[in-house]
Amino acid sequence: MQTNPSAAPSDTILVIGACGQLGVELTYELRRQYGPSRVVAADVRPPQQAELREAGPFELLDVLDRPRLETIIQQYRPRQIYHLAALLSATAEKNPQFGWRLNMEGLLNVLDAAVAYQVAQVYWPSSIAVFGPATPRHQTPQLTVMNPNTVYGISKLAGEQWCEWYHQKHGLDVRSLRYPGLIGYKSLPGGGTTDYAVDIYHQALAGNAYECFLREDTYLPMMYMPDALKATLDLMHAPADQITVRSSYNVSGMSFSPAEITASIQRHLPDFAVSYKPDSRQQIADSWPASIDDSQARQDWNWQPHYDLDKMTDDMLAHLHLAQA
Ligand code: AKB
Repeated sequence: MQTNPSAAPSDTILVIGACGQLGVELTYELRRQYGPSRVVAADVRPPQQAELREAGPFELLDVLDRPRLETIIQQYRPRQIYHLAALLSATAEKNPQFGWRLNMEGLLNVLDAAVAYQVAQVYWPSSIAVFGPATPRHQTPQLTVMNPNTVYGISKLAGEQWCEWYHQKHGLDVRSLRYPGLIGYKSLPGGGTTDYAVDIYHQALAGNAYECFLREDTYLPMMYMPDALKATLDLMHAPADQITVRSSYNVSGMSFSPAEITASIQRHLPDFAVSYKPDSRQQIADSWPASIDDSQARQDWNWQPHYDLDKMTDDMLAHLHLAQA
């Protein structure tokens, strides 16, 4: 790899996977905080949101294309990289080879290039999918049995260990969170097991009945997008000596079942009807925690979520309703 060590990192931030569910919202938030021209959005496909491509720089990038990644890093000399591109749990089960390749090789490309080009900080998301059927299901601790049985979970667990290795061997300031299911109104998820919790709001507001692919009593950890953005940026802004976990932090927002989110929506839309037809995603959900102990994140960098289920429902429905009007 050709590097130019004399070129100091600029104040630019590179977001890889900027068109995904989290990428869209994180790019908006980073541009709001740092100024649009300083945040380079990159993705393998062009953005659907005009705002993403028009408000600031956008680059087409397949993170598996190492020379292209290096060209972009040489061009912008980013100070931070947020590497979000991945295949999620349900999609990776259908395409295991590619899921492993994208999730692993993509991460290694970014970590390696970050060391070579002296990128000051890297952010990479892990997931509750690192846990497995033998993990304690309730209030799952930071450090515990981890035996993921999905391709996605296996790749996230391996990725966590790579992050720790790059920190220890190369001093790379790489930080990570184990996200639960993320719920937001500005972008849609794709290919995850927790996606129902976004879709259900869209169907409810459209006046449709909803057929849920998980059983009504399936509890999973979830988080509203404003909390996810806050957790991510709080972690990235924390002084390095407060970061005691270099694999990935447990973070928790709320836990609920499909029956509970239905009841929360029915407070606003009493006629909303939901039926249940569990598919292969049920097995994935059954192997994941029902709730998460995030005391390490609370202790190290003062993590605290703001949204519970009803507060999130009120906000989601209000915003989606406005978007419809
Ligand atoms: C998925 O369902 O695959 C993701 C996750 C929990 O990481 N939302």
